[in-house]
Amino acid sequence: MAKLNILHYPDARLRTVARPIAVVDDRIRQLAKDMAETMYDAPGIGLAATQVNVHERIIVVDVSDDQSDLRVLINPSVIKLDDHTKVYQEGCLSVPGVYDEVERPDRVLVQALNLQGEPIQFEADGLLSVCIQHEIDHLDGKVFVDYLSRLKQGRIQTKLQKEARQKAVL
Ligand code: QAP
Ligand code: CO
Repeated sequence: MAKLNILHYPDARLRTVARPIAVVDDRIRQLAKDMAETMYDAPGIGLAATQVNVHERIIVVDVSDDQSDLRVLINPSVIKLDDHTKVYQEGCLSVPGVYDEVERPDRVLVQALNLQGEPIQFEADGLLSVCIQHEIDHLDGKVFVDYLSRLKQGRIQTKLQKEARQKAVL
């Protein structure tokens, strides 16, 4: 078991587009374990491999209150099921202390591979849907801050760069 180091916005490595996983083997299963441990330790409800500087298409998500609903999704994708959208207050382990509203499709069909390398699909809405879409964005090099105004993006960059500097002198 290993806790992984999380990259913080505006780190350029968060812009890397992750490559698909060709074979789901023990290396991927160990990565999933370490990502879940890192997410639970934070604590958070979702983490993409991009955030721990591994540029392969795998995410972990658990939106339950009691860490009872871990989902590991490999090569995940979503298809929106209707035009209904929802606005959620999003946060991100790579953007600590920042929360803001993002609008996304509500009901989506999620397709992925599981830890056995088998195709799975399920419908998601509400927080689960938002969280999966947010994590897939990371695999494409996108951060939720990208949906906010340029003014807000600048303020967030300044705040996090200042915090990083403070940490460096401690
Ligand atoms: C993505 O984010 C998400 O700022 C997962 O100081 C979040 O787990 C999708 C966290 C909300 C939809 C809605 C954030 C922890 C955790 C922080 C997270 C922080 C500590 C964020
Ligand atoms: Co995030």
